[in-house]
Amino acid sequence: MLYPKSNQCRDVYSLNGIWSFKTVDENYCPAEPAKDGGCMAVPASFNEIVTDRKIKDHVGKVLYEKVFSVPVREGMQYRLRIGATSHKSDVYLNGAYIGSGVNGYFPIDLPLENLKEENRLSVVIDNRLTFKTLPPGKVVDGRQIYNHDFYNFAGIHRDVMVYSVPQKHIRDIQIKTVVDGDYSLVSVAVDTDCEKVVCKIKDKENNIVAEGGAGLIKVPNPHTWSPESPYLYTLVVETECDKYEEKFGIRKIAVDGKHFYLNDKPVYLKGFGMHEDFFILGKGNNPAVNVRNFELLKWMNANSIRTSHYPYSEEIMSLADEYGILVIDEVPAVGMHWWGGLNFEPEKLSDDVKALHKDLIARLIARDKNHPSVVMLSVANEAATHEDGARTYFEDVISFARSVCDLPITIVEFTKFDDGPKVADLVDVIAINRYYGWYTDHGALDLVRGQMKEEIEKWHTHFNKPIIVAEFGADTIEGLHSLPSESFSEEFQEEYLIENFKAFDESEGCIGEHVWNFADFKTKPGITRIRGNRKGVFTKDRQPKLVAKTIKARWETKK
Ligand code: GCB
Repeated sequence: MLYPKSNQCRDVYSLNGIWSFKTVDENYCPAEPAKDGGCMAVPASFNEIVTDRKIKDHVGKVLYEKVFSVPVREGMQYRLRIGATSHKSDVYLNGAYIGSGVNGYFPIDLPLENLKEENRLSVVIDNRLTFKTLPPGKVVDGRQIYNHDFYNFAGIHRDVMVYSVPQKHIRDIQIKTVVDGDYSLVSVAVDTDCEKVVCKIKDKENNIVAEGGAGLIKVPNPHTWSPESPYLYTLVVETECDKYEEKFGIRKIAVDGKHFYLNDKPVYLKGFGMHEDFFILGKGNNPAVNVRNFELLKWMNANSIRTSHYPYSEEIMSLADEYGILVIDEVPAVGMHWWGGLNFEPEKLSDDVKALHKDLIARLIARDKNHPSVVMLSVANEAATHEDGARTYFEDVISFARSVCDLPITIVEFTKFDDGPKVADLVDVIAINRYYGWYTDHGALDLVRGQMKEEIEKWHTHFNKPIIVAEFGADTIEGLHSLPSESFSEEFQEEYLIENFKAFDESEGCIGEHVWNFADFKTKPGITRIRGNRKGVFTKDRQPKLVAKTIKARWETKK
């Protein structure tokens, strides 16, 4: 599935802007135009835009509706692309059902047939999380319960476009690269019914450096892609009636028992777990916020992020390619823990969820396969991997992932080594989230280094795999200072992170550190959350806390 782009053969029309919006009941069907809808911005979550608490906290269905017209050209097919709606949605054109979105973090791409001069697009979104969704959740007495630590924002979260393609068109392109001495072999697979396929590869200056048909194309003296030099080529695919340009990078990834390698050199991963979250927008995609985030990542000397805890927008993935930020791409398998008793049992995380989990991995790889920035797949965050049932579940999920994806695979572990992890031998890189001195032995800075070091070394020695600490952090209220430091102060966050850094520097097999979190973010209300999770190194409006410069200096030289 290709991202919609306009050129001489294709048109793209944005439907972003103001839509009509209202909450609707269970059996609502948009046969007739909605009356009494209010205004709603797209893309955005509705939760932080409305002023009525009942709507903000609404559990169930909402309707988004927009009337649009596009010039309909002879010989063209028209399609609808919605980057993501949270969560499941049913889409209607002029009152007739045309398809559904299955999950809150994936594009919906549907044919638009019988377009009229004026058309009514209706999107009915269900924001409920259940034991059949990912993330999982349950609704109790009309209240949404979920075990993940970010707010259940809902709405049309990513860009909406109507686009046209020629009847016979390029449906998909897959690019793979191999570096071999002084040339690179670029393998191009084109999914199309067109007869004639011509491929050209352009360098950064727009010079054509190689040409061929679909198949293998040899690029002499390739520039490799890396965080230091995120060099992007452009593949131009032309057929008798269609054209599509896709950027790509030439890079090689490998993992052994001790290291993660990019272009044959070991790389230490420095960066953050993040969230798509901003004031008023909620999880709405926003180019200004996206660019600010990448500017800050580069300013910090970060080289990587994890898309905790769900796939980020396609626009963010393209920026990661441009800026040279390595991405651990995570599926929305989060909150698979703490449901009381066992989690991996039939009435909870059952075969239905497993089938969805596999489907979402396949969708993620299909969406992100051409991004050079994507270097690892994370199959879950903090699942109950100490349970026997998790072994059976993840054996199946991970072996499926390997059948659709040739990236190294990781799982992000909450399970302590001493509790007997049941899944970690199945992955290539083990990621652990640890909050010594915060959630355990709160405030004991003197214990952090030793406890962290011991845990990393246990995992590494036992499994003989590289370890990345994917989360460590302390809630910090900007402007709160104390000498000597006390928890929640800016000084404490700095001292806390420094103790963790010492442990990483002393632990063999530690291949990276992702601070939790890049910026403060909204969560469900809770007694440990004052206006959200405050572990950000940046405030929610993307200004640095005291610790930012310390980390920036560390990452400038840390290899
Ligand atoms: C975790 C979770 C993350 C939370 C974080 C915290 O382990 O993976 O989603 O936000 O801890 O701050 O508690």
